[in-house]
Amino acid sequence: MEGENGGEKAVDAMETCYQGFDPAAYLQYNYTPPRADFSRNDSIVPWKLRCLHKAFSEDGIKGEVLVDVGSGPTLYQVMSGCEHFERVILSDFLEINRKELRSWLQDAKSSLDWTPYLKFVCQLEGRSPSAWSKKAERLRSVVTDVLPINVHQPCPLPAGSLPSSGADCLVSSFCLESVSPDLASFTRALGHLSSLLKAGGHLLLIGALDESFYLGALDLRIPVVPLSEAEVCNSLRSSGFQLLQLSVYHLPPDMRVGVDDVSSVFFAKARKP
Ligand code: U87
Repeated sequence: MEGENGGEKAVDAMETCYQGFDPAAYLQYNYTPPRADFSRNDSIVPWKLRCLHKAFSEDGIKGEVLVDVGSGPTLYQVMSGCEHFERVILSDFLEINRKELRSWLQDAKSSLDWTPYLKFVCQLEGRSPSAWSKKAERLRSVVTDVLPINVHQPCPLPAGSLPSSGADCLVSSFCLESVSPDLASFTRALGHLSSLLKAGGHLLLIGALDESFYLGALDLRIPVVPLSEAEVCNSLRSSGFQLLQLSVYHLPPDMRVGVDDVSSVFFAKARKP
């Protein structure tokens, strides 16, 4: 039936597309000012960090194992969570991104200085920014694995990666819509993530709305499935999640820097019944 392997071909095409991904360029495009300007309240990255801080601290999401799905070359996603979990697992489809993460974890060179991020999260936690080195130490001490992952596989992680009961919490930022050729594939991938989570576990999902492409390198346009808020809610529900909270950030004009055509960003907190 055309649908089925049509979908497979499209997924294969996405995976081929990602072979040209350039972590250093990507970090420059999305993790430097204006998108990562900690002196501005309306900048994207501080908004994401505040959402994650609130979820892990105020709403008391904690436990043994936290998994970040599709980490890319970035660590900001677990800078709050690392204080509330004994074990953190990072993951990405590309070895080049896993290498970038391992490099920072081994305190070797990394393509971006994460210090301003660590300082900002310390302040959110009511700590002095000078505690950033303690947080870096904590992060390096709880990250136990940087694993390959493919959200299009029913078992996205290598067998035996997680305790048999599953992870306590999943965080995933801008991954699913950036790797799925269409809404059906996005929803299927959400279902695959659910298989990684223990019953009662939480999913913290950050993503782009109404985005059709982004630059993964200077000359690499990666297609993105444009999603509406309603489609995100329906996909979460139809893949078995209970939606607890959804907030949306609308990009101010000067955050639209031409590296993609995203119009707004969502933060969803969901639970696996
Ligand atoms: C981040 N999480 O930056 N299975 O938050 C699993 C796969 C697969 C696969 C590819 C896209 C970034 C979106 C990280 C990285 C997220 N990556 C991996 C980008 C687009 C909006 C926007 C962006 C970034 C792949 C920041 C901001 C905005 C990448 C990751 C997707 N536009 N994972 N089958 N295939 N991947 O290697 O690392 O997904 Cl602020 Cl607004």
